[in-house]
Amino acid sequence: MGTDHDRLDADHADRDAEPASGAGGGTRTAFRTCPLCEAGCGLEITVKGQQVVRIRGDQHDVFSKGFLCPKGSTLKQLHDDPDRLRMPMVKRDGVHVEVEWDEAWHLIADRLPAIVHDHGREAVAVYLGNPSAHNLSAMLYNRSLLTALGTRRRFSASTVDQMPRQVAAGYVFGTPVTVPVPDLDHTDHLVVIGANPYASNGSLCTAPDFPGRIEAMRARGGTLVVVDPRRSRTAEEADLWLPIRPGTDALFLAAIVTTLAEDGRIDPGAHVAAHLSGLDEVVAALAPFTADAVAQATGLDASDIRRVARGLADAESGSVYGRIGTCTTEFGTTTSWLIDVVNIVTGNLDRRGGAMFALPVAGGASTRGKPGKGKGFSIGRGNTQVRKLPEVMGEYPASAMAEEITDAGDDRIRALITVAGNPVLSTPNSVQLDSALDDLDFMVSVDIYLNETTRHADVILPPPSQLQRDHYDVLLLQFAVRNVANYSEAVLDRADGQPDEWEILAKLGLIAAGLGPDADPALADDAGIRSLVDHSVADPGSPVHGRDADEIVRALGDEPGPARMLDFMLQTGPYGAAFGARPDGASLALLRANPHGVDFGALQPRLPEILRTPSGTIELAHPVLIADLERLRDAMPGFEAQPLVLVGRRHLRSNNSWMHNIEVLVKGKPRCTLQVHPDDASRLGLHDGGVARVTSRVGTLDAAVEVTDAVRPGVVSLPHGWGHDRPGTRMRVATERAGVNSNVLADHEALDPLSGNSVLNGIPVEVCAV
Ligand SMILES: Nc1nc2c(c(=O)[nH]1)N[C@H]1C(S)=C(S)[C@@H](COP(=O)(O)OP(=O)(O)OC[C@H]3O[C@@H](n4cnc5c(=O)[nH]c(N)nc54)[C@H](O)[C@@H]3O)O[C@H]1N2
Ligand SMILES: Nc1nc2c(c(=O)[nH]1)N[C@H]1C(S)=C(S)[C@@H](COP(=O)(O)OP(=O)(O)OC[C@H]3O[C@@H](n4cnc5c(=O)[nH]c(N)nc54)[C@H](O)[C@@H]3O)O[C@H]1N2
Ligand code: SF4
Ligand SMILES: [Mo]
Repeated sequence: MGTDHDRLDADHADRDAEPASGAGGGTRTAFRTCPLCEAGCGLEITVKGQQVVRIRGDQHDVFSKGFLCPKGSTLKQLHDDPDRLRMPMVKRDGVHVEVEWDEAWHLIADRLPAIVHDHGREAVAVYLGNPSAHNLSAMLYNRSLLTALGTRRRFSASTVDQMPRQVAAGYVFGTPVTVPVPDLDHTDHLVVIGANPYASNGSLCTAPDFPGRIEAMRARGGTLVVVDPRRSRTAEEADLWLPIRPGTDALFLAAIVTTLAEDGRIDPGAHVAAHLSGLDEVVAALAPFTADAVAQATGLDASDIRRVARGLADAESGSVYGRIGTCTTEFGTTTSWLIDVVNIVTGNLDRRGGAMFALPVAGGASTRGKPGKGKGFSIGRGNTQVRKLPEVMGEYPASAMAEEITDAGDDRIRALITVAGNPVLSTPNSVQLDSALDDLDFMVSVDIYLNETTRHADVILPPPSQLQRDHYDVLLLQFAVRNVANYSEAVLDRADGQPDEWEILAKLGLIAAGLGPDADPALADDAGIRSLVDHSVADPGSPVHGRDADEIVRALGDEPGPARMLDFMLQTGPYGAAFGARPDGASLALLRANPHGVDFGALQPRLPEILRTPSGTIELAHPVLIADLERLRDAMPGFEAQPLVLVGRRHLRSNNSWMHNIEVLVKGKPRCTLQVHPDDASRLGLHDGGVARVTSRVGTLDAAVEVTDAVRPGVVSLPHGWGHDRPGTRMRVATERAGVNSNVLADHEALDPLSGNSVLNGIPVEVCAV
């Protein structure tokens, strides 16, 4: 594998590291990856004592090169926010009061193991929220918590987000993290479907300054096509914007394949064809979905669909990229699969400028096991009690959580642990979940705020702030558009007695397992490292196979925590130093010496090594996916007669449900508005600045109206993550600009059956003036 790594120059690294210790005037400069979204920008942080003076983009960051968005610099405000929890909170007589850590641990030790003892492990459930994906402690130690609990009742934000993308990748390529990303910096033609990187900064495509990379592509003559029912910021930049009818992207993509088949232009290229099975079957199965056949259902002109197909086929290189708008619909998995199919039939998979796979420096599931073959992917190890929904990737749909608490009789969830999640605002049928949480016998939240979800918790355990912890993007660098690695040390010290987040998670697990309030997470961590090393020296695929385990454990040192674990992952990864075997390879020491990150180069082809399917080929015609085409065909008449539907949207200055307490981000015009097309507004008697009542099958709310032609007729749009008006929270700024919670309208029964993912876009609604 060729990398740019050889170009790394130790002197240069040392020179750059200097300001970290050398700056005068009592100030120092620290470099840190921003953990707020998937872009992972490098920040340059000026600190005086324990005060942050300034945060700006790190010009020398190997990946972000100085870029940051308005959220990045608010890590200071987040750290200083008086509402951010510094001490555990315990609910007494319905009110949360601060307590010492010891008291919180004792209370948990009194309550949680007893529930497990009396009702079994399945009586305890866990919900893991989105910020865990941006958090080294949580990425590495949520597993200790889950293992110690031993419950199969695991829920997460994955099933209100990207689960369909992962399921499709699992079937086709063999692992659910084998997700191709657009080779943004080299592509000539980018088709963005249901994503708005100008607001979101990208997702399942780690690319700091995604907008700048799009602009660079256009500057070198490339083309941007955006498929979105809204004229988003990204759509405004596009050469072609197609305002598709929500939920119909699978039909659109199927018609692209069929158009190319009719043109005789199905051509995966020799490199991919050598490792591909099922292509003819897929093309034949998609034949009924012609551009003319799907035009009415998608709300697009057949000629525009053909134009996109031919544009992709004509381009030197091209890539189709889909995100939230393609995943959070009832055909999320099939849509994600068809994105892969289009990238394959246009010859763009695994080639420069096309859709490529990262080679992650640490923790990549696609770098483990025997290259080229594996046991493949399946779902359904267990199911929920009430709706019998199948397990997917070791978890159940988030939208089943409420009923598993209230309707599962003796098998009900009695205790819940949330980690970095706010499901009361972020998951469907919020009113139902909000009330179900009151039925729990016990709830613990690991969280930094007393908010809509954690107000239900008996105990809230706050981790240190984002600036008080080490960071490495273990998960998101698996989907990066360059192979980079960047480690950040904590910028500020932790307060006395404040445990790190990994200690909280590990200790919670040990206490649940009955080891008592004084259980020591460090012992568990030592045992964990030992078992990782023992496994690795016994694994023929590992770069340390056959080595002396004691020697490796010694080399890792005796400081417990994520840094040591990460060092092991870096050293045994594809670029790893392998404990001396490759002296200039990746290790924590290398990353510490390079605070702006290390660039291991542009994406390189990874077929067939990356595959983990049983056949060792790309299994394009997986029977589960082929079978779903019948459901897709049956849905067409429904789309043609689609009623008014609701979609979401994101704003650059917001972050799901939890950054609305930062004044500088929320000031200005209220953003939680219902966007309505002028035609619909006049038909419904709505006017700009007025109030509309929106009603769905499960809920109703009143929202401020914004009349705009940026949404297509028949579609209204409301952002999610608002509705900060619940009693018993402590978020003074957010409460003043509460907004409304769009997930009051999302239907918990509306799912993509292949992945269990919620339908959060294309929700049928009725709207009237108030
Ligand atoms: N209608 C609609 N609903 C949606 C979406 C949509 O597009 N439309 N998007 C969905 C998507 S993609 C996602 S990812 C989910 C997100 O939904 P969730 O993952 O449930 O929650 P968030 O809203 O991100 O809230 C994060 C919580 O973590 C806490 N927190 C922040 N940082 C940390 C930390 O470092 N440690 C700990 N322990 N806690 C922390 C915050 O205080 C907050 O309580 O929402 C989903 N919901
Ligand atoms: N500023 C900011 N950045 C964020 C977040 C945030 O809340 N705020 N959240 C982060 C998270 S957790 C995630 S998962 C990512 C998400 O990243 P993106 O996927 O880029 O998210 P959105 O900006 O919601 O863009 C989704 C787009 O899909 C469109 N859409 C809705 N329904 C359909 C449909 O049926 N078909 C098509 N083709 N389009 C449709 C919407 O109009 C919207 O423009 O963003 C991350 N980054
Ligand atoms: S784009 Fe994301 S990672 Fe970059 S500064 Fe903004 S919030 Fe942080
Ligand atoms: Mo997400």
